[in-house]
Amino acid sequence: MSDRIDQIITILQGIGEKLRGAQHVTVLTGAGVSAESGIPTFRDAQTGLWSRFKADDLATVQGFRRDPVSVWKWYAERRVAALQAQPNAAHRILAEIERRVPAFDLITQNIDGLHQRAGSQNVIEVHGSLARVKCLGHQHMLDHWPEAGEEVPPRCPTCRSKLRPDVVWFGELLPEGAWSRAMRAVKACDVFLSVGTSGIVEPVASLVQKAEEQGATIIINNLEVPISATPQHYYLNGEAGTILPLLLQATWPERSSPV
Ligand code: BJW
Repeated sequence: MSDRIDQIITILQGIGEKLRGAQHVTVLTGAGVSAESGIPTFRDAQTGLWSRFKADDLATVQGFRRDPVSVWKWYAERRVAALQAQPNAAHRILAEIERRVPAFDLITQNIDGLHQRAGSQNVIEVHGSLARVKCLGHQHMLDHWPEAGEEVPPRCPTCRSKLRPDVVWFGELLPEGAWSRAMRAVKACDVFLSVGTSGIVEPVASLVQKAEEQGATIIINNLEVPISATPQHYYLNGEAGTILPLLLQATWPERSSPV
């Protein structure tokens, strides 16, 4: 155990140097960054959402058309869980890094709003948000969930078609504005930090390779990668709520941690 921590600390010293000198840091986050806030990931073998629910039924337009009531209720429960959850140390450290580097973007696949609640400013939500709904018919957007009424799901006030959460389901295109911002953020970065994502879901997964190809330093933290380092790549296995505070400390040892 302590060998593992020693190994991580050595790697963090190398990363600290890169991060201190970075001009533009771009972060990509996934479900793992919110796991320590009590929000389940998708692909964890025991607790992941896709080990208990079928993605085809709950995260596709076809699933929604087959059973809109179940899909609406599933997202309504997840929305309440997200509102009740609190940002954890990893969310807070990412907000702190944003304050310490010259330029920063945070691309998130998460729909829970926890980065914004932790104080992050430049957040790019590429898989949508649980805060909003839109209609199936014409994509009319509502920036809030309607009051619960008799009809589930409720209807669009403009065109009366069914409302659905404004999230990106399998087979759907990512929101164009968010995706272009994400691509620009990757092109501009000299350090790319990926936290809590399995890197399985496209097109977001391809962002790491894009960052790599342009020579950015790549840092990956999740519970799957083996701990290792090369001059361009740093792999940190461990909980983000432990690793990111250590990363902040290793990067700016002279400044006391605010979290
Ligand atoms: C910790 C931790 C801790 C745990 N600390 N770490 C090319 C090839 C093959 C397939 C495709 C392709 N292009 C497109 C596809 C199809 C599909 C796809 O990628 N499928 C894959 C499964 C193969 N992609 C799409 O359909 C996308 N659309 C698209 O490409 O449009 C163009 C197109 C259209 C039509 C045809 C073809 C192309 C849309 C993808 C939408 C994904 N939607 C979801 C649901 C969102 C709403 C909701 O929340 O319900 O997004 S699925 C789910 O996966 C969710 C997530 O954002 C996304 C990514 O998951 P994430 O965040 O990485 O979570 P996990 O669980 O996978 O990983 C957690 C990680 O955290 C692990 O590594 C843990 O170790 C780690 N961890 N605790 C640090 N404490």
